[in-house]
Amino acid sequence: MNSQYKYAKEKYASIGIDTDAVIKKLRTVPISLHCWQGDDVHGFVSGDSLSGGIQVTGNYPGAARTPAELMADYDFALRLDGGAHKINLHAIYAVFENGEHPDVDELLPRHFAPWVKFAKDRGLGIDFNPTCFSHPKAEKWTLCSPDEEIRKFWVRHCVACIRISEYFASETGVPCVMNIWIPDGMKDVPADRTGPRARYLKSLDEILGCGYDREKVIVTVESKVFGIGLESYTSGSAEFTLGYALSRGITPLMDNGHYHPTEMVSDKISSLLLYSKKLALHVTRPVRWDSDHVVRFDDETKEIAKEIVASGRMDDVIIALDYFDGSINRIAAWVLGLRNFRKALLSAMLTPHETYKKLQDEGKLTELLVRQEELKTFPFSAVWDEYCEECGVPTGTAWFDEIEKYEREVLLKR
Ligand code: RNT
Ligand code: ZN
Repeated sequence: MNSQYKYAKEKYASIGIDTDAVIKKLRTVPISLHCWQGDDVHGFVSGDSLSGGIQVTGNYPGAARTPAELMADYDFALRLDGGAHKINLHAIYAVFENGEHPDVDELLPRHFAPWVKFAKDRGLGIDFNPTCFSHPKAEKWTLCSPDEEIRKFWVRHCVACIRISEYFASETGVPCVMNIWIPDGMKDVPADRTGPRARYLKSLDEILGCGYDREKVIVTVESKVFGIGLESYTSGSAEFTLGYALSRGITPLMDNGHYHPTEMVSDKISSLLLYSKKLALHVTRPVRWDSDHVVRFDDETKEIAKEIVASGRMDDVIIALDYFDGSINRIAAWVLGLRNFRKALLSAMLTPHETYKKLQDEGKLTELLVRQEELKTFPFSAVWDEYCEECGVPTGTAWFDEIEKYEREVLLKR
């Protein structure tokens, strides 16, 4: 136990918080780490460049080029945050062997066998995503396509992904969260807003209708307000997605980069949890737009974590990270986001929510503000350091020293 922790423990105890219990719980909260930060959303299945209205900028050296490199880097990142994790894969991270090269509507569980080994060796669950972009058949529409052949192609792709998700769950013993996000939309004002949405709904019904084990696969749908080149309309808007998820008993996914700049996901969590058994999040950082910057320990990140914890429904909220920055060391980008969201959760768990709720209900709003402001200078870092020590991961910026060494010895040689 570090000496400062003793003081911190007493300080938090004075407001009714048991820091030992918090640390214990924090270690069990799974954060799903997205594999695509490691290679700028390239994947291994084709030479197609990134499409779908999303963009990675920067050409910092050392991006992973092969499954082996990505796995090594991923492993490195995962080891620098002590808590529970899952890995999060996209369909384009299939690993083909013996010269085979199926199209994405023919992907099979065995194409992900190396990932299953990776996950099982580390006791991790796996989350999954169909990749409805970066493909010649995704140049216009995917699940919303008016071209029946194209639409069916993407339905087959998503069904193939459900089978792969079932395989992940069976192999790891951990349910697989399979998230559907499509970039379908319009650059300019649509003549027909309904048609694409009706086709999206039909496609989703066909996908879910494939018959799958809902205990093993948790299907989520992610909404989005716009994309690059898709500024005027997206089929999978917030209303479409929420309506679909709630009416079909699947899980809505909110990515905090996918709303108008002044709309806050932190304010949406409490509403959705009243209607949905589960809620999934992509935690990211939008700078002016859906720019997918590395998650910082900033106000909105803290507020999102606060809402998760204060809801008392932490186990119903599925937490994944989703950003991609190619302008800085990619492993550091992973670790920063992971540790920052973990810190945000810690900060939320070190808050006396019940006391605050009572003050709000009693109308003691001056006292609430005073207490909230005082809490900001509590010895948070001592509890964070204790968490790191108990997990056996570096405190402070010592984790970055390890990454710099890895950069010199491995990344710069690529
Ligand atoms: C895109 C969505 C989506 C992707 C990943 C790669 O705007 O956020 O979740 O980032 O599937
Ligand atoms: Zn996302």
